[in-house]
Amino acid sequence: MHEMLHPSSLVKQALTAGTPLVALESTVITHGLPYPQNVATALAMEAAVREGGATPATVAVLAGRVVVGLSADEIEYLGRRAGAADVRKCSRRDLPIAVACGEDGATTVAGTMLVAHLAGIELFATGGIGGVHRGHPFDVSADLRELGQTPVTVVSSGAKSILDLPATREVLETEGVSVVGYGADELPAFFARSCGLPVDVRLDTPDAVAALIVARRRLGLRSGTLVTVPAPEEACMAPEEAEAAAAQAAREADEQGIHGPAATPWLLRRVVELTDGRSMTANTALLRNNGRVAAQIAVALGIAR
Ligand code: PSU
Ligand code: MN
Repeated sequence: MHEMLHPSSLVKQALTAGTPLVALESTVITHGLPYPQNVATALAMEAAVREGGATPATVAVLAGRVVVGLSADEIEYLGRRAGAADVRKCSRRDLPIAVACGEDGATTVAGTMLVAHLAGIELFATGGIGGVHRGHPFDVSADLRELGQTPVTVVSSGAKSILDLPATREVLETEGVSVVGYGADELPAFFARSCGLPVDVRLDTPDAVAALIVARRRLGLRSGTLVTVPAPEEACMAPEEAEAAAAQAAREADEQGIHGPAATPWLLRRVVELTDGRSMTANTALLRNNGRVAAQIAVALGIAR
């Protein structure tokens, strides 16, 4: 194990035994959802990973220690501090700061990918990745860069339409990230099952995704893979409602001068308000579903290796 990481005993066991693992992020807990739904969702996602046949490893920084595999108590501790200014949102650039300063930090997609790779975990499940912000072509999430340079497979429901999805799609191409539609021909847009943009390949089974990961490895590529899974049909929102809320939130953020790392948490909160919480129901359902799919891919990959 990498000297900077503090794995839980279950994670250590799984790594030693070579059984499937799925990393999970913690920014969705502290900056993505309110308490107590954030804690319930994080625990339900861990349960979904177990149902899929893998060990969950939720990642965060606690008092400067990079923990891989939070306990339920640690998830509760972070969850209660949702929105607290002293929990640092940790993307790549923030991780060394949180560690050096002994802070608590919640890892984003980029931060979690980085830690997962150091730990030797190939699969990572989340809800939505960061991307290019609407109207701000230089506010590009470090998630996209990380996908370009770290060989981890991220299972998500695409990106929220609070972002500029065509621009996000272009940056993924530039970064050399293969974008998979899991049982889908088009990129899902989080609550909505499609945004009209094509994926690079449609794959319908965990084995097919595992084969792609193995090919990427054998080619010696350093980039990651993005597997996009449409939200479960019964949980998704009408695309018009999701789009209207996203557009209004993005406009208001501009008016109020909210940008940088504060933009995504602000927009997520505003979309929940604008949809009377409907977006949260969809969010919870797709997070669990993505946890289960990532676990199934991890299991298939164990066999493919
Ligand atoms: N999108 C969501 N929910 C989230 C995030 C994005 O629908 O919780 C979080 C993820 O942790 C993601 C981060 O990595 O926001 C992106 O933030 P930024 O744009 O500052 O990179
Ligand atoms: Mn951003």
